[in-house]
Amino acid sequence: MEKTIIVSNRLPVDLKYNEGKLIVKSSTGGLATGMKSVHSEGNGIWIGWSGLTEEVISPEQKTEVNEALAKEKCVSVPLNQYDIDNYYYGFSNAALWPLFHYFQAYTEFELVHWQSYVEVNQKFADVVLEHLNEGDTVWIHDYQLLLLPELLRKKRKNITIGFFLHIPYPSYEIFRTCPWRDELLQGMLGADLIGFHTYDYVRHFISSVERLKDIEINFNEISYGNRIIKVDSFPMGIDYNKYHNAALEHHKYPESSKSELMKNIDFHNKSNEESKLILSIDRMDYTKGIPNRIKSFEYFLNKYPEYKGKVRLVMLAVPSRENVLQYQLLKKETDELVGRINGDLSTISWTPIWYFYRALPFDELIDLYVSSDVAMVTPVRDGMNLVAKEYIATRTKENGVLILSEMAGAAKEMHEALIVNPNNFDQTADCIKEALEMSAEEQKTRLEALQKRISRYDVERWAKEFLKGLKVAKNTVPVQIAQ
Ligand code: GDG
Repeated sequence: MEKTIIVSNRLPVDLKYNEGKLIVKSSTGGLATGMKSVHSEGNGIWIGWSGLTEEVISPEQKTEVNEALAKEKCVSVPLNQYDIDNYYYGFSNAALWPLFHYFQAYTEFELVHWQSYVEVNQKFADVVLEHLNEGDTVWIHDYQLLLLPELLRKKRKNITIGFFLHIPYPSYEIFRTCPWRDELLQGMLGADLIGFHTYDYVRHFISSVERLKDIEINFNEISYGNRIIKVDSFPMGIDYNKYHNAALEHHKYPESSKSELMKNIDFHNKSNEESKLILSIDRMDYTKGIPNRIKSFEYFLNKYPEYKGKVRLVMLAVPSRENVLQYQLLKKETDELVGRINGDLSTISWTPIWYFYRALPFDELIDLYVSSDVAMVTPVRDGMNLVAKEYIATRTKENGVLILSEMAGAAKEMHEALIVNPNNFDQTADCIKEALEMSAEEQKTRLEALQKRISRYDVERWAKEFLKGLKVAKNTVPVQIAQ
């Protein structure tokens, strides 16, 4: 029986040893949710790294881990600490991540990182090949595995391979700076369908292929050898009902649903019932524009001082890649900015920025979404950004305004948000004011349009459309030119 194999850097399960006992937790992340129906179908499997390096588990534990994973229809790719340091933190996160997000100055091109990236992509290929049969479909995810499509294609001609990139694809002028640009493109071209979040990324990819390879391209079809490779945009959605229903539940039981965190913020604000909340949620990553957001909030308070004491920015920054220098520097910059602004502007009854550096459980996240009047999603560069869509899904009371960066892939689908250039503090300050003063009627009109679109193109639909596109791509045969 033909099956679909999903491949990503991390498996959709979290494994941990706690006092010698193995704890297995399924991931509730967007990708895991979107792929649920694909993964559970027939004898489909998911291949990826378990999160435990070879060094930290004994041979007996390894058997236990593999058995636990098998129950979840998962297969692990064994990676050691060297792989994680060089393939993951090295080439993936210190070269590809900054490069593809236009942070050229942060990009490190190290030969040992690249060599490890090649080796680890081969490790993934070896595990996939062990499980792959003629007629199977493989769906590969993201920038850590750009070489995998070609590694599989070389060994098995008749399988169907889809590749989806979750981060932006940069313009050719940026991409060309990578010393291994040809190898990366070659790797991706092993797929039958290459998917991106937006049409701009598609265009950039096609332009790289055109300039670096002597290949015929017809609109979004690349003729390569005896194959046709399709390139298309598939904007990723969210599990809309999960967020919407959680917000409805929250409103049903407002007191018991209130998190300690929100209770605390409210307590400190009891003197001013009219005060509004602006929400900011992201991983602590330099692509997310956190310092810019803080600075534009300060700029807003200085440009419109009548808002001092009447609005607070609640900022959740989730720890991420903490052992990478650029992330440590960003944390330091953020801590200092928040400290300085709060020091400068706070009064006995008002603290302008409420900053939390931690991850929150889902219910508390919903509490934050539901309690906010405005959400500021202003990355300096972002493949899509799901937080923007989740905020919209939780607005069950027809109010709330989204301020969204034009640099996020999501801006291409969410025109009814207030769209800003995150580097333009003056424009952003005006948008904050506009959001805070927007009439109830206008909020409702904008939200309705956004909710209609986001609920229709949810994450399950995204996965279905991609697989449908993959089938069509595989069945497209090159037209033979008559001699
Ligand atoms: C990459 C691309 C693209 C956040 N804090 C907590 C928490 N979250 C959840 C959010 C959301 C997810 O994490 C973040 O997704 P984003 O899309 O915003 O950003 P990345 O992690 O950078 O994702 C991005 C995405 O891939 C998909 O293709 O959109 O552009 O960079 O779902 O809700 N969840 C919980 N606690 C938190 O504290 N439980």
